[in-house]
Amino acid sequence: VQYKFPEGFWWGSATSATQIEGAANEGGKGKNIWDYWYEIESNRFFENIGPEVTSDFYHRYKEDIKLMKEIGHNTFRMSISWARLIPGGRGEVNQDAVTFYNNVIDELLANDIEPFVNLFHFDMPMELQHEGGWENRKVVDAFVEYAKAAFELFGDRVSKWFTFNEPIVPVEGGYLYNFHYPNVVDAKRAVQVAYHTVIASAKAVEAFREFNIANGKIGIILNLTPSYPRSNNPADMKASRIADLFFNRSFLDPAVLGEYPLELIELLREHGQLPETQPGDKELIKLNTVDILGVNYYQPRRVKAKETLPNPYSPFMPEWFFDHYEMPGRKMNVYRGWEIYEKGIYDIMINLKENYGNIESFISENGMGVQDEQRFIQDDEIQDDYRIEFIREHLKWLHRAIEEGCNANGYHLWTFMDNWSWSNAYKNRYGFISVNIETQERTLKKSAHWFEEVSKNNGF
Ligand code: BGP
Repeated sequence: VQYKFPEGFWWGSATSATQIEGAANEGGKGKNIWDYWYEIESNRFFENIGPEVTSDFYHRYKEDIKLMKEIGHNTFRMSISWARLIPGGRGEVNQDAVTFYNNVIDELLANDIEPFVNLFHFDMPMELQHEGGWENRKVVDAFVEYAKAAFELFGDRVSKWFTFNEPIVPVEGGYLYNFHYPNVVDAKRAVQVAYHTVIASAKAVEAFREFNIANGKIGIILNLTPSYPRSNNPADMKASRIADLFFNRSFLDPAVLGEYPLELIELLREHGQLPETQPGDKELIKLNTVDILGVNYYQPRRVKAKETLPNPYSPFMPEWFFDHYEMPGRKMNVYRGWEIYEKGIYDIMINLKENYGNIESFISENGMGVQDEQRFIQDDEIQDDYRIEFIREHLKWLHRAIEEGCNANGYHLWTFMDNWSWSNAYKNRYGFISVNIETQERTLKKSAHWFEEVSKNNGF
């Protein structure tokens, strides 16, 4: 074994409730924004496939957990569906949901797989969205009640908790770039949503501390996109720094350091975009930083200075301050349109070590979505050597970061099995396990066997 990882390293994969459970109208689940959006605008979704059935984990979790075990998972990330646990978003807990999540957690533990449980993965209950979703401060209170219910119900067996997955994505998707409900373009509202999620996360951390969960750790999962300037000239560097402020530090700094970067506050102030706050918020954020950081890493951000000044009468957007640029010769995942830059994982980790107190972290998502994987079938198996190479090259950089003292403790692939994605449905497949969406039959891909070896040897 050339690349050996630290003892106890977490090998596993990540999922989210809406993407794998299916049973969207079963077991007393309430509607969330995805059910609703699909209902009113199914044409927005790839091949008109919605969130009702997805990969049917709700009914097949036993079989799936068996497969996790088989391919060497010692940890697994899932999320709780808020609208399943508390159908209207606040009030009564749904007993069918309690039974389901209890069963899943118990089954994982019986197979020596530690569940990592995330509370919010893009799935706002519809009733609360009708009240304004994260724009409405009252929804923050509802979230805290939901978080408490989850800690209370499952905290006896789950010790690793996460408040949010990629909280910036609903901000971008719902309020800036049109890929989540409510699908508006309004930076002021985007900033308010972002701010309230930061508050919601800090309040959930605060609540968590009251529960005395054995070995309990609470974290947040952020999609970090390291920002690289086109050149070292000051204008490019500044553009890159601002992109970093908007897309990484707006969540990373409050969650880990307990405060917003001053430069970001100043920039928003200057442009009249500051959110509404309440007395005590600053202290709340300061006191309730996370124990652990999940890092989702897919792609870097390449940035150059703007060539033309933005029209000051056009609506405020982050893109007022930078342009994206395509690095010549870059490696691409053509299916998803994302650059592949393995060293990004190392740069993120070094940044966490140097500027974020070397907080305990792990790679909570990394992966490669590929279209039409059936064409790679040989001997009844998808020969996804491209995925093996993708994972291996990222792991090499992660290994190097760890050798240099970074506090990274695991690697989770996005994702365990092919599953439904927000608007691309089953177009890009990411799983170790292939899912036939007509029959729901599961088949291991070549990468699954490879990963089993890696996990067994704690390296490769
Ligand atoms: C992350 C999300 C996941 C997942 C993944 C792949 O941003 O946390 O939920 O979907 O990206 O991206 P996509 O499905 O859009 O190709």
